[in-house]
Amino acid sequence: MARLLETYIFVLAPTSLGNLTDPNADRSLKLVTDYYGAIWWWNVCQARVKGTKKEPSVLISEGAFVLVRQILKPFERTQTCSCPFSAGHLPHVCWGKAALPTIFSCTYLKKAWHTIKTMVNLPVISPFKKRYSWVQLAGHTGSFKAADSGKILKRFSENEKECFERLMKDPLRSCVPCFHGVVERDGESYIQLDDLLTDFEGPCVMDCKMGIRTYLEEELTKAREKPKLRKDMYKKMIEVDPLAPTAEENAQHAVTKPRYMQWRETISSSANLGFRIEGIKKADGTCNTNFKTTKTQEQVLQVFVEFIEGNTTILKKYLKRLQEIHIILESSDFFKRHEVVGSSLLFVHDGSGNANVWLIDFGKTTLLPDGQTLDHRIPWQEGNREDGYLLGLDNLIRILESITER
Ligand code: I3P
Repeated sequence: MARLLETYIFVLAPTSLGNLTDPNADRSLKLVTDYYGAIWWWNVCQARVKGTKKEPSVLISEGAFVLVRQILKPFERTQTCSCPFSAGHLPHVCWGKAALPTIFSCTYLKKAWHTIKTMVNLPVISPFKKRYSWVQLAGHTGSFKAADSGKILKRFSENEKECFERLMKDPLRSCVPCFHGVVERDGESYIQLDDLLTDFEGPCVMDCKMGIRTYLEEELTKAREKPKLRKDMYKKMIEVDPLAPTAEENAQHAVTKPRYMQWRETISSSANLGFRIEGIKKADGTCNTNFKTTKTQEQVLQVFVEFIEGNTTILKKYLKRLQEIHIILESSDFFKRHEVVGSSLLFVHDGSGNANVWLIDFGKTTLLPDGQTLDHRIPWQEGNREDGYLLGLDNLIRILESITER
């Protein structure tokens, strides 16, 4: 725990607070965040020096909660929010528990919030965020909605719905969240899925995006026929590596999506290991999605070691489940007949030693033409639609095995 606090104070806090605001955002917001950020940080340090009996995570969450309220106070009723909780695009900031997630989606504060959520103890702020913060580890914001107990709602995608319908009749059924049909809420359609966190007490969650390729061949063809330039992706690219864009891309201040996705694969472990870590949510609700350049086997291994916090029971359960998934995949007709792109393995464990892994996210998983099957291991060449899924799973298993041998 002490080490965790050190990490927050000396690593996360300075970097996070330093970047708390969008450089283009209002200067006053920056001053407010810097000021309260400094107070919060000071309070956490002071409490620690005085030997408080409170858990570091509680201190951090209390401090962060005060910070959050203070930052947003001057902006009450002045922000535009585009989240699914708001009716239309009415300017507002809500403090009600159910509406709190709206704050995270306020366009004006998006960047600031993205950073803040890495250190805010979400359970204190919103029960919804506590249970479902994992869904935002990798997915698109605003894709999920609270549902009846034991279920979650995911924004409708015809392709994903069809995948789930086929999965429910496949041996892989035991490795994915159970699908409960399509429901309507506030004029929008959602697919209803089992909440994978139900059986966990204070779950730790990791999302690993599988495969050597994270874009569909179809996207490549479309981009070639009609190149669509993405300024947002250029911005994300230079944030990680200012030298990555070509001279032409620098002149356009934009890149195409396949170009960005391919670059993402090579800077992370997707291209070399066939999977990459997208995000981690710890038991205290803190999220980390800063794994874009986690590339080598050793770096990935280190993240796993920290994720399981040395708990060999959990590690063994994860390994056993991955081996089981491997066997089921080999026997699955669904798997043979689909190009599985952008799908993740979701690792979940808790302090009681409960641990499990599921396959999630089938929005880009595509049925192959009749008669065509995939090997999921042989290298991708445009046209063969190979995704490298099994290559990634082999590597994941190997990495976890090597931790047990340490
Ligand atoms: C995003 C990530 C997503 C992708 C999204 C990218 O990049 O690759 O998988 O969505 O494309 O921006 P990053 O992780 O670096 O933020 P899809 O898988 O659904 O294509 P998008 O911006 O077009 O949604």
